[in-house]
Amino acid sequence: MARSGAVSEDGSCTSGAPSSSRRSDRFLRGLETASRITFVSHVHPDPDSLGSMLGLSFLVEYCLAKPTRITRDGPISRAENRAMVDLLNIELLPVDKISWHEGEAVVMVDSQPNTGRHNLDATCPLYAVIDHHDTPGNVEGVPFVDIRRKVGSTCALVTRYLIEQEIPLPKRVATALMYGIETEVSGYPREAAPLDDAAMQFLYPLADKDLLAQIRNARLPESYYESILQALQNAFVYNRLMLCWINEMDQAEHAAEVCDFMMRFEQVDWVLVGGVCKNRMILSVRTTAPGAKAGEVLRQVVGSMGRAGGHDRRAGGFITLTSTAPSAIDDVQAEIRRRILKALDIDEPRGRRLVPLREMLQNLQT
Ligand SMILES: [Mn+2]
Repeated sequence: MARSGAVSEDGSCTSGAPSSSRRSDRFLRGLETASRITFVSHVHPDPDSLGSMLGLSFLVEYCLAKPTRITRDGPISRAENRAMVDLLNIELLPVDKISWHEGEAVVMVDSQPNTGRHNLDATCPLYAVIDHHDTPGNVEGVPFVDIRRKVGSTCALVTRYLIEQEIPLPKRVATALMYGIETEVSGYPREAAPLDDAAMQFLYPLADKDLLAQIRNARLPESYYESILQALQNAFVYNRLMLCWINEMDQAEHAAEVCDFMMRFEQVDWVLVGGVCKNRMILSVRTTAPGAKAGEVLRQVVGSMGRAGGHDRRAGGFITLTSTAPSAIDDVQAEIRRRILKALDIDEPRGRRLVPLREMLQNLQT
């Protein structure tokens, strides 16, 4: 199997194999001698990760008749993602409980090694990395690499493999892939490529539309509304940027959910949400600004305080808190504020509250 080559102009990585060979052929060929294939993804796997793992595991089982395992790194808490796992019966093994045996192969999807987005054993037998993130990882020595940064979803890459192999797709797999792509490309501005649209067109007739609707409209826990309320109470506008603070979150994924909600505010084109979850401040960024690089901005803001990564429009990360005392959290918030105002060149150190304090108090009914 050829070693991975350089990232090409269209953002894809090409390996040294002959160009007549399709990616899916090369991917499968390298797994022919594997005893078992395990799929891994990033922490708190999202629908794109879950759909990609399910799609590839079906590909491998169908074409090579090998046993496969699908894993999860950390809990899945977002209501829609939990509904996806439950309704599609996706069996997930906690990645920290897994041990590797002789001859096994690991396939990483929707993320790259050494980006700090994993709790994966560094000695695992990594065979392949299939991803679309901007966040650069270290793929040196990985036999099969398919990274296409212009594509909106990893599920679209996986769907392409399945189309190439002309495999009859079960409804469950098609539904998972469809939902994975949908969640990645439904924001505005869209982060999608023709490959995403072609994959959706292929999957739509095969997917279970009722199940998709049920997943999309998953019921939400009380903690979701508590996080929204806290964010509204602690939302500050600095020119075209809004910062929202959540003092305590039950679930790390509430930061992203709140960020999606706040980003619709017509007066801003950048939103950063920081929410404390256990000993971490979870960060989420969204932007609609033309030419913006959310992933790079958040990496710059977080610096050595934590880890971050993402795409042009959306990014996520965390800072490990040395103390969760209110004064320590204030300090971290102040540092984030200083850094993002600088990164976005906003000369307005004093923000205004989205909802004035007086109004908040007046509206409280006892
Ligand atoms: Mn993705």
